[in-house]
Amino acid sequence: MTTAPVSPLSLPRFPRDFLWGVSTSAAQTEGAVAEDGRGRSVWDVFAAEAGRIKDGSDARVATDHYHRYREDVGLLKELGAGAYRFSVAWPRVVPDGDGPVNAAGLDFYDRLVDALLAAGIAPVPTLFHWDTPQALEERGGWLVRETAERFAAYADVVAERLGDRVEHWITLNEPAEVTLLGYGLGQHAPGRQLLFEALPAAHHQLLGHGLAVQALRAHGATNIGIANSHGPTWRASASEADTEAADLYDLLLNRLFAEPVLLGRYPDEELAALLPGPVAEDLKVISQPLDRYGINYYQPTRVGAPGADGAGAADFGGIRLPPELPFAPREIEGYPRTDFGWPVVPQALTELLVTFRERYGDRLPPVVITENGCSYEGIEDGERIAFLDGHLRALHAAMESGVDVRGYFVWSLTDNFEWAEGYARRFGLVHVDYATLARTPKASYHWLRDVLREQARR
Ligand code: IFM
Repeated sequence: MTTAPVSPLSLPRFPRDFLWGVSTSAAQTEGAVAEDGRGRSVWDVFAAEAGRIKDGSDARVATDHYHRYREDVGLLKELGAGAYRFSVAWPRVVPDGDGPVNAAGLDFYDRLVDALLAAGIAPVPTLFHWDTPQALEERGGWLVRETAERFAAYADVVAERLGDRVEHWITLNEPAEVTLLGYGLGQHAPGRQLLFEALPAAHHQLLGHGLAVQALRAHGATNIGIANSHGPTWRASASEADTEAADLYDLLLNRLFAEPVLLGRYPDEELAALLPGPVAEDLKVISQPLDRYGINYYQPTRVGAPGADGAGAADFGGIRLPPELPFAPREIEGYPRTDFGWPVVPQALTELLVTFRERYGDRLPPVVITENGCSYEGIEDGERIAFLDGHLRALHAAMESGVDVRGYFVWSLTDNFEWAEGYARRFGLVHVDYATLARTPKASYHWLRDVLREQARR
C-alpha cells in the first residue's frame, strides 16, 4: 500500500494534559529469561514446544530490553513520549508465582522507573501481560482461584517497591485473549483447548484484577486501570442467525470483560452460572471503582452464523476458530489491510468509544487508549503513519462527541516478539535488527515525534 504524506501539523488539537505514550510488554521485549533469578513463564515453556511459534522462534533474547532499557528510554525521550507503558514480569519478581520474592528482579523495574522519571516520562506498569509463572500454571493457572490470590500478593510486592514513584497502574492486559487464545483455543500459552470450559480463566483473571486493585489502593494508588481489548462487532447480515451470532461474539469478547468491571455483573445469567466460586461476592471485588478504563483497539470484527456461505472463509488475524463454535468470522471488505491482514478501520474506534459511552454512561471512567498500532514491514512506513493519523483523528472525533479520553498509547515502541507469530510481525515505531539488536527509528517515529512537538507547542 502506498500512502500520501500526512503532515504532523494537520492533526486536530488534543487537550494540553492529554497523556501521549507508547506500550510494550516484558515477555515480548525483555529477553534475559534465565538471568538474575527469573523463574519460568508459560510463554518460555510454550515457545519451546515444536510447532507452537510460526517462525520457530522464542523470546529468550527478544529485543534485549532487559539490558538495553537505557537506550530504549533514550528513544522514548527523543520521541517526546509523556508516558511509557511496560509490564512487570511476574516470574521475574516472584519466580514461582508464590513464595520468595526475587530482589534482583524488582531491582530491574526500580532502575527502569528511575530512568524514566529522570527522562521526564511517567512509568505506567502493567502487572500482568500474559507471562504467568509456570509453577502456578502447573497448579491450574488461571483456571483456579488460587492464581488470583497469588496475583494480588505479587501486586502488593510491586506496589511496595515502586509505589513511591509510580502514579499510573494497569492491572491486567487483555484477559479476553488469555482466556480465548490461551485456554480456549490453545493458540497461545498455556496451549489449552477447552473452548467454553475456559470461562473460569476469565473469572479468575477478573478476580485477580479486583484483588490487585485492593492491594494497590492499600499502597495509596490513585490512578488505576485495566487494559481490555475491545472492538466493534459487525453482524454479517441483518438475518436473525447472523445477529444472534454477532451478539454472542460481542458478549464474549467485549461485554464479558467490561461489565463485571464497570457494572458489577456478568452480561448473561446462564454464563455466570458456569463460573466457579462465590460469583456474586467476587463481583463486588471485581467492580471496585477505577480511575481509568484502558481500551486496546486494533480492528472491528465481522461475525455471522456458522455454516452459512462464506462462514469460516476468514480468520481473526491469524487466529483460527474451530467450526463447532456458534459464530464464524467473515471478511471485512473495502478497507486497506496491515501486513498481518487486519483491516484498517479508524472510524470503528469512534464507533467503539461512542458505543461504550452509550452503554455504560457514568459508570465508564475516563478512557485511555492503552494500545493501538499496526504491523508493517520496512523503515519507510508511510502506512503506519496513515494508520496512526487516521486513528488519532477518529479518537478526536469521539472526544468531540463527548467521550472522556485522557490518553493514547501506540503499540509499540520497538518491533518485538509477537507471540505465536514470532518475529514476523513488526509493530514498532523503531525497527529492530534481530541479528544485531540495533534499533533504527522508522519514518513513523519521526512523524510521531513531530506530532508530539506540535501538540506541545499549540
Ligand atoms: O502484541 C500484542 C500485545 O501483546 C497485546 N495486544 C495486541 C498486540 C498486537 O497483537
